[in-house]
Amino acid sequence: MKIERIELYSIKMELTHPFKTSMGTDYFVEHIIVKINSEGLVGWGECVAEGNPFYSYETVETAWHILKDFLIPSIIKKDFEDIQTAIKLWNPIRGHRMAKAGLESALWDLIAKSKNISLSEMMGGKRKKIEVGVSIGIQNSESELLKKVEGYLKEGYKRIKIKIEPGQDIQPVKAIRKVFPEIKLQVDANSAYKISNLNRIKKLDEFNLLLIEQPLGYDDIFQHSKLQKEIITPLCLDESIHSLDDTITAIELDACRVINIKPGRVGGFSESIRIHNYCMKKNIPVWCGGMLETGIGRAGNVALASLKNFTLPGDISASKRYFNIDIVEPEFIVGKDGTMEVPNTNGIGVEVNQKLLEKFTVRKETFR
Ligand code: OSB
Ligand code: MG
Repeated sequence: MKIERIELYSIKMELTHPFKTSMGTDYFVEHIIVKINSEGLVGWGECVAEGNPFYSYETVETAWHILKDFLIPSIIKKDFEDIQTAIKLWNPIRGHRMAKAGLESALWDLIAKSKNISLSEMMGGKRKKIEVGVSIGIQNSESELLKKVEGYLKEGYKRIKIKIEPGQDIQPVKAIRKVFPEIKLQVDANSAYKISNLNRIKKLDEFNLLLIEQPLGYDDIFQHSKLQKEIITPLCLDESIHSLDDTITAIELDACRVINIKPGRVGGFSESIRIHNYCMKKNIPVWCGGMLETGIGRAGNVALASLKNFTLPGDISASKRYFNIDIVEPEFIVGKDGTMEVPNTNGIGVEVNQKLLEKFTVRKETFR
């Protein structure tokens, strides 16, 4: 496949509800959409670096710079039959995994389309449907939280995750458990705690949570290994896992018993699959995290979650949970049974609405 033209679109889309976490409140999603044109086909990808460096050091600006000045020049006008040949060229670039993943995902879509297979099939996924969950931001009151949880359960979601921070943790979890003693429930702290908060974290053991996600430092593995020894609830790492190497370190140290795989955070689908395979060998369940993606990134997450060891419901919700209107057709929907269908047509399996994409675009550049 000759890479003839690449377009970058920096987009800004309003969320239907503000999303509050221990890192701050998001009102908009700012990502970069990558479009590759090659031999009459189009490959789409999404870079999940955000407008601010609060979850990751990468931002839309840093990703744009790395894409424009390093990643795109390394592949433009070249001819590739497989992804590994392309992404090997990026090895000298340290970090910037979201930028790499954005471009890699567009290559996956392009190559899948050239082979006439779905992304899921190309990744080796077998599931036709996946179980999905929802990630709920910190709410202003307990009654609002309970209303949200109830609403999402009614829509079918199989698992609820709530964002927590010190002071907004035990009480909301207790309130949910009182009304919904049996649901699959988990919490995400986005690094809001210190190991000195041990007693507070320990109190969460009472509530039969599936897992506690990333309570300690955003780059830490060692302190999490100390914490895991003190609590019963499995820890799950998100921010700290950037690669298969980090995964091996975390599992060998028993720093977590579950891994959240986000393709953007680990540099793409190829690395995500390596992590998935390693975890499967080690009996560590994985689930697919989310970055409030548009339908383009969501399609990749859905395909990834069709792999065998994605045994826990992911943060993969319906398009309408995030946006009034998504930039893909059809939008992603969740059935009453809490599942989402894995697209089975070529590549990402959804069509991008170019007009809507342009409507949400705040900056565009074409590379030839
Ligand atoms: O920590 O999992 C996280 C969104 C943006 C950044 C970090 C996280 C999240 C979410 C949302 O929890 C998951 C989703 O896309 O629904
Ligand atoms: Mg998280």
